[in-house]
Amino acid sequence: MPEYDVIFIAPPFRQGNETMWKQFDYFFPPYGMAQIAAYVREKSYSVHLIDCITACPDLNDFPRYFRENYTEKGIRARFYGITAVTPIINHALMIGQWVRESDPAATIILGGPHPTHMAGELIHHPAIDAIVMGEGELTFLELLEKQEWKNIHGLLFKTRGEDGQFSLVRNPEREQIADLDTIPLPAYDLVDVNAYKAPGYSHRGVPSMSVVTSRGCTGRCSFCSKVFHKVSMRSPGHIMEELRLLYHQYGIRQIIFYDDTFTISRERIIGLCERIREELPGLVWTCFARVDTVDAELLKSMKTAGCEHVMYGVENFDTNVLQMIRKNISVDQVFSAVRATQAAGIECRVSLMIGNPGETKDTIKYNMKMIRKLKPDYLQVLIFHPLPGAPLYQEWREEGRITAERWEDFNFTRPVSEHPNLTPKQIRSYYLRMYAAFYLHPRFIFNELLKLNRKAQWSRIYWGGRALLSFFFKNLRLLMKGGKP
Ligand code: B12
Ligand code: SF4
Repeated sequence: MPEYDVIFIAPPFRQGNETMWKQFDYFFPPYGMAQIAAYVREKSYSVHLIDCITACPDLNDFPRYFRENYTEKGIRARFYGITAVTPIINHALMIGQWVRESDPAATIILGGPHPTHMAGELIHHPAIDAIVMGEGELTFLELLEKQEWKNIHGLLFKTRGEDGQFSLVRNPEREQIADLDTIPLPAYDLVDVNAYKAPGYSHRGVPSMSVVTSRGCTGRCSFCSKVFHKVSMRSPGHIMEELRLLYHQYGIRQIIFYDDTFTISRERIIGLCERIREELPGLVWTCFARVDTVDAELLKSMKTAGCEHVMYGVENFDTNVLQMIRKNISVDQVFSAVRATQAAGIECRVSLMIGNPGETKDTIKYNMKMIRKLKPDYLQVLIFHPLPGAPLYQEWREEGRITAERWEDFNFTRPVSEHPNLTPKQIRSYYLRMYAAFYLHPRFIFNELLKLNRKAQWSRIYWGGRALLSFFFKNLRLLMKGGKP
C-alpha cells in the first residue's frame, strides 16, 4: 500500500459572485504549501499535494474524488496538512472531516493565515489534531521527525489526559526563518503548472505564474492580516533559479510577484533587474509596492527588466483616514510614485478601500475627485475588511463591532463590520459607483483603445473588458438606483 509521509491539501476557492475579482476568475498554486513540501522532501520525506482548484474544484465532490483516487487505491499518508485563509476555513474543516472518515488513523494538521490567527478556536474541531501557527517549514519537519509535540515551537495541539478528557497545549511561537535562501524552490512538479490562470489586468495571453520573493512587510496597517511579523528576503540569485526554472522548464513568460511589498529593498530589486535583463530578456512581470519605496531610477530599472504593471495600496486620499488606518504614507508620496511609474512607462494600478474608519460621504466624494486628478491606469476598490490577524479585527471583535456571522462572509463583497457614518448599502453602492466612474469614463475607454495597436494587449483588453462588463451588468440594479449617495 503506497504511503506518503505527508499529503498536503489546498481547499478549492472561487470568488463570491458580487466581487469584481470573480469576473477575472484567476487562480495560482498554493505557494507556501508548495514551499513546505519542497523543504521536507529535501530532507527525504515523501510528499504529495492536492490543489483542489485544479484537481477537484467542486468542494462537494471531494469525498468521491478522494475515495476513488486515494482510499480505493490504498493511497494514504502519515500526516495530512491542510491550508486555509479566512473565507474558506469551513471548507478546510470539511475536507479534514472527510479525510478523517476515510483514514481514521491519520494525523491531520491545519496551517496557513486563518489557522495561525484563530488557532484557539479551530483546535476544538474533532477532525483536527494540531495547528501550525506561522511559518510551516521547520514545524512540519519536526512533526515528521517524530519529535515530541510538546517541544515543537509554533504548534497548538490536543492531548488526552488519564481521565480521557482533552486539554490544549500551546507551545512558544516559532522564530521566523531569517535566511529564505535556505528554503528550496516550491515543489512545482507536484502541481499542474500549466493549469493555472492569471488575473485579467495582467493577462497577456502568455503562460503566467505567481512568485513570492520575500515574507513580511515594513507597514503596520491596522486592517492588514499578517502571518509574518519580520521581513525576510530571498537573494536575487535564489529568485533567478526559480525564474529560470519557470521560463525554461514550464514555458512561463509572465510572472506576478505577490510579495506584500516587492520593492522593500531597493538594492535587491536593482540587483534582480540586472540579472533578469541579462538572463531572461523575454520575461515580463508585475508587482505590488508601497508608494514610499519607489523612485524614478528604480522604476526605470524595473521597466527595462520587463516590469509592466505595479499596484500601489493607497487605500484613501483623506489624511485623517490614512492616519486612522495607520497607512503611514502621504498624498504627495502617492502622486510622486504614480507620476514616476507612468513616466517610466509602467502601468499603474491604485487600490483604494471604502468604508474605512473615519470615512464619510464627503471623504468618498473627495476620493473620487482625487482619482480623477491622479489618473492611474487602473483602479481597484475594496470594501474595508479587518480580517482575523489584523490589529483592528481583535479590537472590534471585543467591542462587538464585527457584524459578519460566517467566515464565508469575509469575501470583500460587503462590509463585515458596522460603520458609524455609512450603511452597508451605501458602502456597496459607492463601491460600485467608484468603479463605474473610473471604468466607464471616456478617458479610460479611449486609452484602452489606443493600446489595441500592441498585439500583446488584445488578450488583456478582451479579458479585462469582459470582466468589467459582466461585473457592471450583474450589479446594474444597485448601480442605477439602490442606496443612491
Ligand atoms: C498570493 C496570494 C494570493 C493568490 C494565490 C493564493 C494561493 N493559492 O496561495 C490569490 C491572488 C489567488 C489570492 C487569493 C486570495 N487571498 Co490571498 N494572498 C496572497 C499573498 C499575497 C501571498 C501568499 C503567499 O504565497 N505567501 C507566501 C507564503 C510563504 O506564505 P503562506 O501562504 O502564508 O504560507 C506559510 C504559512 O502560512 C504556513 N502555511 C500555509 N499553509 C499551510 C498549511 C499547513 C498544513 C502548514 C503546516 C503550514 C501552512 O507555512 C507557509 C510557509 O512558511 C498573501 C499575503 C502574504 N504576504 O502572505 C495573501 C493572503 C494569504 N490572501 C488573503 C486573502 C483574504 C485572499 C482571498 C480570500 C481574497 C479574495 N477574496 O479573493 C483569496 C483566497 C484564495 C485562496 N484560494 O486561498 C489573506 C488571508 C488573510 C486571512 N486572515 O486569512 C492574505 C494574508 C492577504 C492579507 N494580508 O489580507 N491570494
Ligand atoms: S496593507 Fe500592505 S503596506 Fe500595509 S501592512 Fe499590509 S502588506 Fe504592508
